[in-house]
Amino acid sequence: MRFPGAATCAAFIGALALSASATSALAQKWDMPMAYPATNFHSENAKDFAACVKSATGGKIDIALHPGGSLFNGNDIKRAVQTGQAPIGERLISAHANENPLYGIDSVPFLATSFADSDRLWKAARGKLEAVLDKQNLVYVYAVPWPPQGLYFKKPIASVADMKGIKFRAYNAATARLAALTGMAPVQIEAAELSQALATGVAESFISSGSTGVDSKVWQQLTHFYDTQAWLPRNVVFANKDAWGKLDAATQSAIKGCGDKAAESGTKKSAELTAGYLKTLADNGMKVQPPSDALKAELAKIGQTMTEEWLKNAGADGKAIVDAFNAN
Ligand code: PCA
Repeated sequence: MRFPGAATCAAFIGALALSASATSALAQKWDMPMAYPATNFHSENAKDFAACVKSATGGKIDIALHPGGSLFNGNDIKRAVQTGQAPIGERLISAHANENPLYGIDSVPFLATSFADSDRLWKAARGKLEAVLDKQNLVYVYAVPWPPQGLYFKKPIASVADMKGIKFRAYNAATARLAALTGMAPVQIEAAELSQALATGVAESFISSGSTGVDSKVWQQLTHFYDTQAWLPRNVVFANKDAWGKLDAATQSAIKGCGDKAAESGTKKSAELTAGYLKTLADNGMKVQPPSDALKAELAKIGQTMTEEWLKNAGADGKAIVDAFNAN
């Protein structure tokens, strides 16, 4: 009389074991290289994204974050994802404007200087950017803007003439060009190496958000921040197209849904934190101020030059994006 019960029980345990092994066979760990520190708001936002993906895919996709350039150096992340060395990653997309000028749309000086304009510009650009990424074996997942970009120095700067000869840390082609047009000497450095570059004198100024200034505790070397609000560059999260293609449609749409949420919450965070970052710079002794009218006018002129150069480089697609942005 007890045997049927035991057999049922054994069959049940067997079924459980089977389904457990089926689940673990389906579960995939996705390593996600990222360039910025774990405590940066982009990285914290990505943590929420990873948790969302895990739950929305029923545990099928388990994203493991590797912030701070720990898995791949910032400059290598995009290629690593393109070639399938990592299935997903986050990168400052304008750092790749040398591959395609459209990647630099968010770093054209003074084209989109507020969160609202940055949003409109991205809406105008997104379709074309997704197509460029697709050609490079990448699938767009989400993007989040950094706070507006301002200039950091270790002396007061009243006009462009005061910048002559200063060693300037650049993070993309636009920042290198800005250095050239202001008479500074550009040196390309990842944010992960910024503190060290400032400490050793390899760089003595840069343009970035208050967020990166705080991450790198730049008040240890620098004294002046000019809130130029020149542009809001974006980090883009993309997946390897082959890895993506192996996912079923429900899993793909679950990840896209989490990406949409991450874009929204990350952008909100970026805007909310902007003023606090500048306050932290000031609390640590930096002089945080708007640029003088003279400096503003000179920078605006450089912005015009760079906008013309970008439009020339980016051709019909670039013009279509800027026209759509201006029409809205
Ligand atoms: N921080 C990044 C890019 C833009 C920003 O605000 C950096 O400086 O590398």
